[in-house]
Amino acid sequence: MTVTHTNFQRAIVRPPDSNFAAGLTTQDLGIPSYEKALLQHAAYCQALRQCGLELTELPADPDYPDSTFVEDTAILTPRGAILTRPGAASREGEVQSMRPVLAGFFRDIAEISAPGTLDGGDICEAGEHFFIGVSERTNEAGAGQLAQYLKGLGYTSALVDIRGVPGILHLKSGIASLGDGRLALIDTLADHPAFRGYEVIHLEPQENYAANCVRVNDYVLIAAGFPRFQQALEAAGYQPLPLEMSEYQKMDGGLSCLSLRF
Ligand code: CIR
Repeated sequence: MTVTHTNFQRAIVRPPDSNFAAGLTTQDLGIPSYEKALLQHAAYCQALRQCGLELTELPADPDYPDSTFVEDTAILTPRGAILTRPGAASREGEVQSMRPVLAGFFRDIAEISAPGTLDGGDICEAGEHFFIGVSERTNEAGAGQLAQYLKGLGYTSALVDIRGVPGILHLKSGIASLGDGRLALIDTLADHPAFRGYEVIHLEPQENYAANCVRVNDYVLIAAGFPRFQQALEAAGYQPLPLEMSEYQKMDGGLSCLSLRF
């Protein structure tokens, strides 16, 4: 089976804990409200159900304030799963509790090992091809290990070095694969050779945060409040599902980070 963005059946999610505001951030958007974050998370889960997904809802984990960003802990494909080795020291331990959860769904689970580091937010799957971001979190060793692993599964990949790209933490802060050979892309990534040959929906610079959208089956989850991008998606024939993300944006998080979809 190929990954087409239209045959997802499940997602793993974890709500934020009350210490959510103690997580890492480079933003200067204020302290997130835990109560609001919980409400936004509940709406996010409801949207995934609307897309037809069955959810595995993990308990909040007080030991890891960033653990609601489950996407960073694993790369899931129809042919296999690989646990990451998150690049931020405070997040390394998040992977351990994900291992038994994935074991319920995947037979063979590989893992990124030292000195490699890799965050799931740097990995963008586009059908049979994967873009692997090299960032402050994902180093070349980690990217190389993933590329080898994917090759063994029959996928291709390309590295995209985002270390010089301002304003994005992860590759997927600036790109999303919409399926059908189409990408949503911020302008600062648009000229990268890895994206040649794709049809691109461009983000207006003031709407760059919305690039982190998620195609799930018949819908595209998008952050609410970015009308130009929403219109562009509608014009291209997609059904956007806008979701309030303000509290996660304060912590450098986007829509894709809040779930592992497979
Ligand atoms: C972090 O800095 O690790 C979290 N506060 C945000 C992680 C966002 N994850 C993602 O984009 N995949």
